[in-house]
Amino acid sequence: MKAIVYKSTGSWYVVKTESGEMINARIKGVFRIDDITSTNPIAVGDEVEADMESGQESVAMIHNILPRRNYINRQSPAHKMHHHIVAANLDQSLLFATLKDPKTSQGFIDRFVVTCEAYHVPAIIVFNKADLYRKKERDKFAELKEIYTDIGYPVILMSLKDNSGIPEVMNLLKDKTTLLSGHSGVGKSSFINAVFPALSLKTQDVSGWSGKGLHTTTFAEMFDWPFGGRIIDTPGMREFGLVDISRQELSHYFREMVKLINECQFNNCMHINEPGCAIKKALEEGRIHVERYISYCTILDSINEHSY
Ligand SMILES: Nc1nc2c(ncn2[C@@H]2O[C@H](COP(=O)(O)OP(=O)(O)OP(=O)(O)O)[C@@H](O)[C@H]2O)c(=O)[nH]1
Ligand SMILES: [Mg+2]
Ligand SMILES: [Zn+2]
Repeated sequence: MKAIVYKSTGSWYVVKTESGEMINARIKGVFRIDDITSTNPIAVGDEVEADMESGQESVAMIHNILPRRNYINRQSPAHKMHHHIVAANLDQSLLFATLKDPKTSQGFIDRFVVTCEAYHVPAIIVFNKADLYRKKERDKFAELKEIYTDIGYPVILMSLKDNSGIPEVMNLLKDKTTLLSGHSGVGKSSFINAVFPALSLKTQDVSGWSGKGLHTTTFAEMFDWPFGGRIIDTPGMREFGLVDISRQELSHYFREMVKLINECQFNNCMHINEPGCAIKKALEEGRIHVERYISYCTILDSINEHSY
């Protein structure tokens, strides 16, 4: 029978069968997919073939995985050489950022959008906890909103506490399969609860806590929205480790840069200090935002370090 993976703990799975039944499942043997050495061969969103295990009531054995439309891959925090497939067969990827309790850096946001570009998954950015923003954070939000909407990413301000912005976010999620990521404590599970209270997912207060190391959600899990579409809740992450992106191709994943790279004098231009660089020219003329360029340089440096 065919089924879709709704939860993966790495050692067991929950799949939904075509008849809509949720059952526990395991895998047999070693799966190698697309030549990727992954710490989790099967991810949430995967379409699989499974059989009911003989002698076992309501446990299925997964024996095949169907080709993926796409997936999001991340560097395993523990082993830089290991990849971790976060989810597969996505329509879009949604980042929850916050400017207070906890604070999401622009570098983190840029690593997120670079990853989405590299995997051809449309990205959306939501700033949550607007109720906590004072002038400083509101100004920062206005600046970030301009940067990211200018290059074509939807940006929405939301507060689950004040109940604001939720319909705008839901408009973008209806009938789509969406991966939801962000630091721990930004309100991912709270959002799903706010829209679909019957799920009552576990959430946890972050006040008085630095936020680091606190992970309320421990495994990625997908849920069906009652009005169509699906959302994948994920454990919060500290860093967005990039995988499989070379220094040379990094600028292809910066939307405002990729459209200019053919105008650089050298076709192997890294846009650092080469003569006749169209990116540097655009930067000087204010057509590329300086913070985005700084993220580009920072990510470029990090690729250098990790490739050895
Ligand atoms: N002030 C304020 N607090 C919020 C808002 N949204 C969520 N929170 C609180 O933030 C805390 C963390 O929320 P969670 O939903 O557990 O965060 P999470 O992103 O799922 O965290 P992990 O599962 O650890 O990745 C909870 O105490 C929520 O009540 C908001 O809009 N404003
Ligand atoms: Mg959570
Ligand atoms: Zn250049």
